[in-house]
Amino acid sequence: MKKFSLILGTMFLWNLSHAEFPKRTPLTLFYADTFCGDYTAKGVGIRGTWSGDIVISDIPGGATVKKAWLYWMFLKPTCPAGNGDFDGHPITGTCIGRDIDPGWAPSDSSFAFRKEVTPWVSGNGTYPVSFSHSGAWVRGEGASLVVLYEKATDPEKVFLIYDGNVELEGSGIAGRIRTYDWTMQSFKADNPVTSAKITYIIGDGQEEPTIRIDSVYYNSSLLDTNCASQSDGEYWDTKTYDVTALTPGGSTQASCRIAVNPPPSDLICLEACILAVSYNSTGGIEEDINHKTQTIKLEVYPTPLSQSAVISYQLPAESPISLEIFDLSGKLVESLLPASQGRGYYEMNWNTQEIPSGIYFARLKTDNHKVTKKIVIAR
Ligand SMILES: [Ca+2]
Ligand SMILES: [Ca+2]
Repeated sequence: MKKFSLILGTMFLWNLSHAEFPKRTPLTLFYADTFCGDYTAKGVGIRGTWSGDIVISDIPGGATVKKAWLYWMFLKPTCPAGNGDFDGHPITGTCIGRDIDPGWAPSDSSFAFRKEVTPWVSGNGTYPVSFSHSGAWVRGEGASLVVLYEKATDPEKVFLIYDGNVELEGSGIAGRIRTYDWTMQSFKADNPVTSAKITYIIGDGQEEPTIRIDSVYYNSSLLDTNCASQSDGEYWDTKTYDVTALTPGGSTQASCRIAVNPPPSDLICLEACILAVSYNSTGGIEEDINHKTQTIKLEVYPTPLSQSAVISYQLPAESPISLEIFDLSGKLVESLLPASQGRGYYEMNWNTQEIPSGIYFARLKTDNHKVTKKIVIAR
């Protein structure tokens, strides 16, 4: 009996390590929001050292950190535990993607991790990182810190973070790709655009610009011919580009591409992409930030949501009501409730499977009141 359990346990572990993370994890929307402020992203290579210092120095005075995430990447035959230390705080990352490539024999996989570190990032400073590692043929590539901050005097912007793990390699062996395209969508650029910037977090890039060229494109324009050039030290890049002139006013999506040359070629891993575009909510739909103190209360769970949501609301008196979902541009996406209802608390399920990832607003209206709540769909 004991032996039987041991075999089952081994099979279960094998399935976890090989089936839990699909080969190639396309970049998907992880975070979306709108606020006045900006972001910064800086990284450090950790190959051979398993540690390094990430220096953040460009957060302006008067800004308040809103969100911070650490990204890092390993090369290893099986998924490592993802444990480490961020500025004295033990961390365990979420594995956000795996890819397999025989180019790294005897290792066969790259693993990308993400950990929210908002409680430990208060502003500019030096943030030491280190990572635990064990086993044969394991290599740490690098780590990047992404910090979003609010500043009331900054323009309002849409912030999108896409992440995953996609390898590119140029030699043309079956299963490898030389070009990867993705679309960052469901935003609404200001018109004209006053500010737009994009950041790529890339592992295993090498600085041999005559042969190992990697190119990044934004809205079909070439941004850089050596995006993976070890800008953060060996094998790690956190590259930010100003794309204001390449973002059409009023646009709602951006097409992105990363590509490697035919051989002799680099082998790189794309882990994350951050986009911030100026956005003007005036004239569109805007969240009532004091909705909790209003007479009619509206809540949407969870945040962010994926396949379905629970929408709850409280009516102080009987009234005809409407509950409508709008996108960032103010376009009606769905009408949820036509009927009038009496005084009381109500809950309903909203199936969001057919709704694209992005930022939306739910607006509840009665005869005398109106309340709007921001919703993020990410999957
Ligand atoms: Ca390169
Ligand atoms: Ca490489």
